[in-house]
Amino acid sequence: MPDYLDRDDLTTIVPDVLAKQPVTDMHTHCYPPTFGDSSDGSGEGLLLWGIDELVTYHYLIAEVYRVVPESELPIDKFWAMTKAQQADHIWKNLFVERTPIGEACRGVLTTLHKLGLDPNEKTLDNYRKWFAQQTADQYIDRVMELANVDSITMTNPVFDDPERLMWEKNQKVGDDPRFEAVLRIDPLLRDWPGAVAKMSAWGYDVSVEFTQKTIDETKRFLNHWLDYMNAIYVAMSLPPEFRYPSDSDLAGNRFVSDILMPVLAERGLPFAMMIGCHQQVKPELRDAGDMVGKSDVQSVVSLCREFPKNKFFITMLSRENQHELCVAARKFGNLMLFGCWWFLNNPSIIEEMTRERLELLGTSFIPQHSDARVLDQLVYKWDHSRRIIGEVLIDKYNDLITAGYRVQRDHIERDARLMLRDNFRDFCKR
Ligand code: HDL
Ligand code: ZN
Repeated sequence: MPDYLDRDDLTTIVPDVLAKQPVTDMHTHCYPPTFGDSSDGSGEGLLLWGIDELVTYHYLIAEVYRVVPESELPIDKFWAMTKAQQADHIWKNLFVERTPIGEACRGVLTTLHKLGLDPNEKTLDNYRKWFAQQTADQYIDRVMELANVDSITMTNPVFDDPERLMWEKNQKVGDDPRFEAVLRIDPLLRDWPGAVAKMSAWGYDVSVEFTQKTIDETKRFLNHWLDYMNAIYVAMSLPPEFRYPSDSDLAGNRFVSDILMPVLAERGLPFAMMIGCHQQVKPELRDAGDMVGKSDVQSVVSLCREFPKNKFFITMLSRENQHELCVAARKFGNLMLFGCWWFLNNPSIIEEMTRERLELLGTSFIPQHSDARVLDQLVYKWDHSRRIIGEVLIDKYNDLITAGYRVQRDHIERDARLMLRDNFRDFCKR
């Protein structure tokens, strides 16, 4: 007879099962060392890792400007500092002179602690000495082991010149077996005329008008890069104003309906839409200058209904959109919700979102992605999220025990496998 679990068992078994279940991280901004790395001194490496990158994560730049205002440190002076000087400024003001209680600060502490370092240092000197003894390639393995991540999904923005040039120079640049590529194409919806100009310069016979030639040539552009990168899905970050259908944004609608949907349906690849980012409300903050806005779930409903042969990974940035999005996912099997994105990636909101998703969708969703920009963040983002997901699951399994259901360890293992890995992998292949 299989051993049925009681409430006390759950408090140890659920965290243990989640810790042991490898995660396939479906959205990050991490790279293998072939793209150059932040320790190589060039300043162009795309793989960011180590204490100075951790402490100058753009979330922390926004937060340090809440405590040391621009009147004290003009922002152009901050940007003129070296990366180490910026990190020292942030460490002093957010970690030493104030309690690092915010989630982005806490994450740095968790990462240092799990690496076996003391997170209570008053300066970064000892951390820098320790990181100087690591090499990027071995550190990737160490971080993946600590975070129990079995695959890191990249974000590969083909319209960003530095990265595209790396691909054009060496098609194998993304061939590291620990990483998968994703074709990121924001300008094709956020700035169609600008994207047309770039594609023309690259030799594609396209125009702003949606002639058949433009449609065919843009499809050729997408197919080329999907093959070239061996991309596993296509992704875009979209503003809260995104609407489909919309007579006010014909270009965006025509790009989706006449070009992107047919290409992805033919290849069986998902389209990941990350909706709700108001870009650069404060440009001086650079990557830290973006804001959240409430988006339109009905546009997602329209897309899932109009394109039943296409698959949609959807995440929205506004907390206010989450319940309606869960209900939309109940209507469409080609809609897979994922993650607690960016300003939602905080314990209080991860708990709320995971609860409502389990209650409305069972285990048919992807509870989290790391969105890590700095490799080391995988350690804390997955530690923190596994902890919260575990607490919610314990409650839910307790509810099942109350209802007389006999919960077994292999049920929990199956649920963890689905939510942390197979819902993503299977949806990509379906
Ligand atoms: O557009 C995106 O993929 C976002 O995740 C942005 O990269 C954002 O700056 C971010 O890092 N969020 O965590
Ligand atoms: Zn991202």
